[in-house]
Amino acid sequence: MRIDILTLFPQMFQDPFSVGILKRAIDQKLIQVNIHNIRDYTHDKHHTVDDYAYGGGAGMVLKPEPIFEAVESVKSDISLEEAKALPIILLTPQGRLFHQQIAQELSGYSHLILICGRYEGVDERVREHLVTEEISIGDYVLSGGELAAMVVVEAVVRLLPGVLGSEASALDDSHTTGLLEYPQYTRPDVYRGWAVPDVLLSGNHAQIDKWRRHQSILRTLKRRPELLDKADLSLEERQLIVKLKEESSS
Ligand code: 9D3
Repeated sequence: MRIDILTLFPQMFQDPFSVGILKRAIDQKLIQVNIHNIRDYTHDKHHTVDDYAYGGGAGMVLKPEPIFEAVESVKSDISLEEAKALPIILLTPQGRLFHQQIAQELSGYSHLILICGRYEGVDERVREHLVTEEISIGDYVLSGGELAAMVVVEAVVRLLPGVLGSEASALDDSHTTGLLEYPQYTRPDVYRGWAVPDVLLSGNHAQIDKWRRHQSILRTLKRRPELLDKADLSLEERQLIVKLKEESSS
């Protein structure tokens, strides 16, 4: 997969892509990441990337020309056919809320363009005539789209074949089973008087699996009950949840 990122702060992408899974994916040539400075696509003496909003109001708006030209420059080294299928994603607070299924969807493309907004926003013509989708990573205020782009890249790249290698399969992740993870422990078996649950030391793997499944369900019910609607649960597990809900409300 090729990923082109358009930003006013290319330095922000240095470290996150030079460690861990992303670094390995790049080294193994499973992904190619190109960071483009939007400022490099200006033509005026002052390299102007933003301007006042028509109609007034506080804050600056990113000008359309450098963004269009940066995207066109990326498109100029791919075929027309490739360019047609290419998602051009704007990271913006007004976008579709990012989640695992969108990561899954994006992992099916061979090329992505991510545009990071800054300032108060981006000229609307960029959304209307260039961008194919808009993504937000959550309802909190960031200073720009850069960190959001990194979140999207990390979530997507982990799903590409070969990227996780020996680590746990992406399919095992809690957000694909639909439940939160069970509590995990490692040595020592007693730390400051706090013991690891006996069942985990029992060596009885059927019991351990059952305990973990139960813990996952309990934890999901307590912290993220809305996830249970879509979770993959047996009839018995659904009945258990009904019972637990009755107990907690009485
Ligand atoms: C405080 C300014 N806001 C009120 C008008 C608007 C606003 C503009 C630009 C708020 C944040 C930003 C910059 N954020 C992003 O570009 C962004 C973002 C985010 O803030 N939260 C979650 N996901 C994303 S993706 C891009």
